[in-house]
Amino acid sequence: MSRALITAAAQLGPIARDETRASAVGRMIELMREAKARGAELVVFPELALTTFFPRWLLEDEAELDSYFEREMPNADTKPLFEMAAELSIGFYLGYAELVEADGEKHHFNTSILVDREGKIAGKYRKVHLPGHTDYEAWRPFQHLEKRYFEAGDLGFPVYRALGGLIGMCICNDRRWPETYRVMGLQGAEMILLGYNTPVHYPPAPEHDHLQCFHNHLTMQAGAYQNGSWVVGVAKAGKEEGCDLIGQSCIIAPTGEIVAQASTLEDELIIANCDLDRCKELKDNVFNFAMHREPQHYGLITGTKGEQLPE
Ligand code: CDT
Repeated sequence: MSRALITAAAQLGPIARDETRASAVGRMIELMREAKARGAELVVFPELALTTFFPRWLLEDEAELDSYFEREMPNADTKPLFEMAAELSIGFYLGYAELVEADGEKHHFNTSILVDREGKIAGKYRKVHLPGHTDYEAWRPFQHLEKRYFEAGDLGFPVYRALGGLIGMCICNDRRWPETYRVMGLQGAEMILLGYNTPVHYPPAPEHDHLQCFHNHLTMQAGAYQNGSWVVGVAKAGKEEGCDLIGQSCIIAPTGEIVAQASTLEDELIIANCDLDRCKELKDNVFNFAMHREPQHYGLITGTKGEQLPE
């Protein structure tokens, strides 16, 4: 007996600054149809999948900045995606910029949702680890203003019972942090979905540019293995408004092995038959948390934000 969840990663090529949401949604619907034709029950789209990656620019006009955000989900632009998912009976993960107004205050989040096979939102996540910087830095060839435009997520790392499994989400930079996976691993996560926009060029340490693809897989494979979970990582790839974004979207087994990988920097679908019961190979053995963890020695992980050097 297996608990197969046939899962597709729907990599997107670049989205131009003037590309409409309707166009991006149209591309995603095409990939969703292909996913269904290939037997998928779940399709994973990238981070901020409805627009170009706008944190690369300083946007000083509030209305212009807010124009990249969604005030409700679904909305007129994304409804066709939800309707297609329900029609095809396929779940999906979608990353988007979320604007919430509460008590007269605006809150901006870098958000993802998990939508079930009936087209209903089954889970939400707001990005916790926001990379980049707050102020305009003229020396950079492009900005990375996530710390300016978004608040850190306020939902933690929830794991949802959905699509017959235990499913968690994170977003892009989160994948580089072991805490991200562990908090979900401790809730029994069997599959972790994540989208990313990762430039090839990292201005503060350009000597690492040639390692971007290595670090991408290194962190996701480690997170999968160390928590006995499937990991599905999906890029927005290619040259977007002059900025090269890595691809290499992939589906990673709980053993840490990549079982499917994109080979282009364009819209591309990859698929794998993910048996959620394979998580037990790790969760019941080398990473049987209840048997082998020693949390009394892990206090520093939640007790401090920065390093505490020895005397
Ligand atoms: N979108 C996102 O989180 N991107 C970052 C870029 C590197 S840090 C500026 C990432 O971790 O991939």
